[in-house]
Amino acid sequence: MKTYKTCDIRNLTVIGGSGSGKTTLCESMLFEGGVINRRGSINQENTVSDHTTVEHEYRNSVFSSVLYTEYNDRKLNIIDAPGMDDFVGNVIPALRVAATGIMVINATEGIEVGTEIANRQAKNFNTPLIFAINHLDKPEVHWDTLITELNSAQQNHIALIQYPLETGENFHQVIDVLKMKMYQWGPDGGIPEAIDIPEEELERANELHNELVEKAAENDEALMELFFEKGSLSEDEMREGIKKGMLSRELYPLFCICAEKDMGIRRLMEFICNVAPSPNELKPKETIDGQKVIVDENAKTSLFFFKTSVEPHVGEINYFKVNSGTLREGDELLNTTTENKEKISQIFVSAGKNRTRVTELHAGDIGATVKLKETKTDHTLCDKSENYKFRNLRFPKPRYTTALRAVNESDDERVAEILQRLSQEDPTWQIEYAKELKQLLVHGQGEYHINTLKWYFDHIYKVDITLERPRISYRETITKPAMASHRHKKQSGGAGQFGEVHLIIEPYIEGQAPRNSFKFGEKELKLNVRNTEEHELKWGGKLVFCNCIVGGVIDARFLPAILKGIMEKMEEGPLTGSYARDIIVYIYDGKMHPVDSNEISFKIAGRTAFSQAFREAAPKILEPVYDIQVFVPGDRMGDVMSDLQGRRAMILGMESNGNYEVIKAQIPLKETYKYSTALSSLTNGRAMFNMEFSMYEKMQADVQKKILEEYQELEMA
Ligand SMILES: Nc1nc2c(ncn2[C@@H]2O[C@H](COP(=O)(O)OP(=O)(O)O)[C@@H](O)[C@H]2O)c(=O)[nH]1
Ligand SMILES: [Mg+2]
Repeated sequence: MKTYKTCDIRNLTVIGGSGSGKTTLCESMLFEGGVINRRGSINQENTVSDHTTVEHEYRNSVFSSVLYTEYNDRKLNIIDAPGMDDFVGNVIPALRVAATGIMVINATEGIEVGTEIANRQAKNFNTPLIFAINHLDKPEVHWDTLITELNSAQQNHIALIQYPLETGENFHQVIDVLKMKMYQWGPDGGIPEAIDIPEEELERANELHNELVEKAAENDEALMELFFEKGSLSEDEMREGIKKGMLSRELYPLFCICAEKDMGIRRLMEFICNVAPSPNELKPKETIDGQKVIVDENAKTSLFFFKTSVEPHVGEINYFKVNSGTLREGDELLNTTTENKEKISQIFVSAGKNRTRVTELHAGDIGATVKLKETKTDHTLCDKSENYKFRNLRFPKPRYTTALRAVNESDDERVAEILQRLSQEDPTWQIEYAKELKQLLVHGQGEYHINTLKWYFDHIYKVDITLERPRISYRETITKPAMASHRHKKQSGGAGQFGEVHLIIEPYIEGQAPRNSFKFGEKELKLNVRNTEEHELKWGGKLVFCNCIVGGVIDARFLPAILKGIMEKMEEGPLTGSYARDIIVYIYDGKMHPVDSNEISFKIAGRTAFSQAFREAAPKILEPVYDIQVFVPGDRMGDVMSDLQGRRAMILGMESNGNYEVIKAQIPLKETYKYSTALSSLTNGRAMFNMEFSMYEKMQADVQKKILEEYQELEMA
């Protein structure tokens, strides 16, 4: 394979909704570039891109695939990104290395939630986009509506390069208003015939051509002047203008394709070769300390790693982009995260699972290597005389959690090791051992996402695991004051034990000062608060401990023991054994024994009195409540709303946003289990959501009753 210069490289990532045809498009591009000599199909499970068995089983891209093709003496590196929101962890690194995004639109669906997600991410990375309208052979295409919709989503910056003469079964001709030709395909697609635009289309084609010329000129003053002077622009001048518009995201060229029948693919690739920016035409990346790393093959070498995959028999494969310089086999580079050296002993270019060995790669190119010691996704390797450090990639917070357990305890260690590996492959899998819940938790982006993890255990590693419902970390607190006392006394045998504690507890409210008197029924108690300790609790909330002892009835040296006893109970609330929080304790009376009193006795007395008071202080379970945002296609709003209400969610607001609505609500964590799946089935996978911890809130009485019953059953068992 030949070595490509920076200016002959085009880095693309194919993005868009699930099922829009991204993987099929990639397959056609590889076929047209001669990298494969037969087009595989999703239905026959033989595409280059979706080559893992999990992808075959799910009929969907799970990982990003790194591919390349060669066309018109250019090398096109293509990353086929998964479309489902669950696999966003693979899209973000792809956008970090691509210069252009190809946004594939299913013409029968228009803008889907998946389109919207991809669009947002492309915006975050400032990625120029080309729109490829696919599925044009389907009968349900409404071209004009689609274009209006896209234009409104892209601030009227869509630049129509092509439009179809007919959609549906007869789709086989497009009018190209940049070339001012009509392309026409036979039933097998491939190489089109370029013919004159038919008479009856000329008016529309000319009008669109002029619009395109104007859009191209808008992005460059010199071009604008030229345009006013000549009233038109040459094809080269238009290319220049279009490229500038793409780079500033003020212009999104739009093409017509039918990926399934290989129509429109060659023209799209030709455009990419001629117009899409090469890696050195993007703004150079800046290191944390402001150093610009210029994409130049003669500069110092540096590599950015954007993907790690683990393949059976091969082990870890690390994919990188050459940020700068030229990488040669045998180069020894510095890992700027670990500060250790790595040797690049082999370089590959990859097309899915097919890898071709090469001896060097130039700035901007994308390749893979193996046998690295500790280089992972998001690391940079560079020439030993430099130390480029870049800001880390930012991944979305997890939205779905499940507990995971090895069926055989003896597999525990192996499970931990596998999880560690998998989370390197996809950084949106996060593993946590929750001490409080005594469960191993896996956080991810959705149930689908977590299921692929299970799939790995079942099929690749063959270790039995089960996924379980995660326990919920409740909190307990009290809602009214209560008093209690306890005398701990033991006088059998050797040394005796004696301690007596009288205390009052009341709910703590932020900023509240201790009180001097309490009334319980007829009885009024005056307190003399001598000192107050505020304890911030590790698990959130506070315990305020007030010493109100008068006349030395309890020695000051026993107070820490009383506090310790109370803390023990705070760690294991009397209702469900969850942590307690937000309580003020007043120790106001007690008794000592001249010989038998010791710390242990006061600890026990304090603990028991506290526990007793807690039960009488109208205790409540607090449950974690999350802020949730749900993005719903307008036509499913009602269903999603009533489902949310059934989950005890409190709706805070709604916002209309083009084709979909955004619902903002607060929802108890308990009710979000499997929410991603429910939402997906309510909307045919067209919705998405994100959620974030908000606060602990008192549980409704009826729900609390149920939880307590469940808990008691558990206790009995
Ligand atoms: N009719 C038709 N089907 C298509 C076209 N492109 C892709 N498909 C089919 O749509 C399904 C989803 O395609 P795929 O490439 O997996 O979509 P992805 O999820 O975006 O990667 C597959 O069954 C393809 O065969 C097209 O242009 N026309
Ligand atoms: Mg796919």
